[in-house]
Amino acid sequence: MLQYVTTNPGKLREARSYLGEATIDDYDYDYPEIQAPTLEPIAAAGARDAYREVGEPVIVDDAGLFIDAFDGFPGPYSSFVEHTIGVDRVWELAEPLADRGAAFRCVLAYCDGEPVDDPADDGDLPVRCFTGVVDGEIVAPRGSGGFGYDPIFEHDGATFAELSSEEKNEVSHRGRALESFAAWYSDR
Ligand code: ITT
Ligand code: NA
Repeated sequence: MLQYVTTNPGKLREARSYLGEATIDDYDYDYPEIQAPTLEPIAAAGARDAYREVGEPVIVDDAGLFIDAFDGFPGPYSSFVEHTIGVDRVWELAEPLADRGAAFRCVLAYCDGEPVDDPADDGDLPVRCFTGVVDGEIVAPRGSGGFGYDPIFEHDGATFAELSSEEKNEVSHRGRALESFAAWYSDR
């Protein structure tokens, strides 16, 4: 069974809803996060660390909210910002902006310890990354579903907090990353 390594129950709920209960297990481990301006190296380093900890195939899910007018901030710092100033104050910072465009990004990093045939391989544990992106707008908080920044992220007229997990997965960054992971995983 695949171990979905996260401390975030919202991520796990969406992954289970997409991949099915039988595909993934919950592995609650807070892998150390490196700092980087993009999500891919953070997820990849996390997947290597998680694989060393778990010893079974793992998926690590690194995600963030990238606000256009803030040059992508909070981006890789989304967790820190949520736990310091909080989602309502991110809305207050965005409210005066003329352009409130933003994107959610999600990178799923998979590691099973198997070597891959890659001449550029540096000898470290190989990791495969699957990315999903969705565009939207920062709005005043609405809705009580989802988690994290969902109440202030609107896409196609609804905030992600107004959608069920299934509805969110159909359009979300995580749903798209899960889709490309599932396609690769099923015919690998
Ligand atoms: P991990 O244990 O998986 O690392 P985490 O919550 O710390 O859990 P991240 O490091 O990826 O996750 O931080 C991402 C931040 O963005 C965090 O504040 C989440 O609440 C938020 N976030 C991630 N995906 C989201 C989504 O689909 N909708 C709303 N907020 C999201
Ligand atoms: Na984290």
